Amino acid sequence: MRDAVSRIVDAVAETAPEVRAGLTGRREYETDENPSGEQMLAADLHADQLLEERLLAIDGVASYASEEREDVVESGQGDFHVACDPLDGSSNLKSNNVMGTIVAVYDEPIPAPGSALVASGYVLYGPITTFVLAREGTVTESVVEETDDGVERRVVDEDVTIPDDPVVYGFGGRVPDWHEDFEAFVREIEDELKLRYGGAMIGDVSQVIEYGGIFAYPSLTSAENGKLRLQFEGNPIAHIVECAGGRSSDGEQSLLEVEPDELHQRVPVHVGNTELIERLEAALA
Ligand code: AHM
Ligand code: MG
Repeated sequence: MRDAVSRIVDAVAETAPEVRAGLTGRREYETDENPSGEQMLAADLHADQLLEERLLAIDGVASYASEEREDVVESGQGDFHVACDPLDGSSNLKSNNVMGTIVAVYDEPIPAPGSALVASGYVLYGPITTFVLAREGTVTESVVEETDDGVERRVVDEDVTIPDDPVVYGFGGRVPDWHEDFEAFVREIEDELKLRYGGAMIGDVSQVIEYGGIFAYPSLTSAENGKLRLQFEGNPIAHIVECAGGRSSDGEQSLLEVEPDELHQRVPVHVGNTELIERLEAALA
């Protein structure tokens, strides 16, 4: 039998076509807000319910946590704790732009530090559905397809590595809300790189991994910790980018070194080529 971590990864990939198929007709907002005070779409809740059901059914999964629910759901057995952003960038659904599902598998109860990650990955609902997985220091990219025999995952890149020469950048938050030191760094970067920003972290990070560059959702004057959440977004993305040869930072240190204190805590996120993240840290020091 496949090990528990592989079964978790399989379950996320196998659920992806269903999440994708469920997007049509789920573009309206729900009346409730998520624990971060943001409006949820019916599609967010649908993806969250599917993932909770599939992941908690796996022998070895002790708990499931998501951006869309207040508390961790426990199964009473198992060694692995799974945190998901069921639909990252869901505000892109109305305009029919890219979105993704992010998964983080920890071997410690959530909230856990990034050092407790045993695997992390994301599904990208782009023109094709792809699955990027970081495990044991290596990143692979697969294409997810529905066949007569079920959902198939075909590896298309066995060793995803960020190219040495960076090309793109994308930074979130309103420019008037950026801190001065961050803005000064951006003014340097925009002379060297090309702006690519789509409003879904997962799509923007995917471009950075493919072409080289830097993505950030920084600390803002209106929100010191930015927007993105450590357990569901910051940690797994940092893990993937670092396994692909890049670096992550909260402005001072790797995101994987940030000590968590709260399930839905936010953190400034900066990921990309090592050289660019080092320059960013120097600019913010
Ligand atoms: P979500 O997980 O609820 O979709 O929120 C996170 C998203 C990120 O994907 C993206 O980087 C950011 O929000 C964009 O925010 P904004 O629309 O404020 O620029
Ligand atoms: Mg998100």
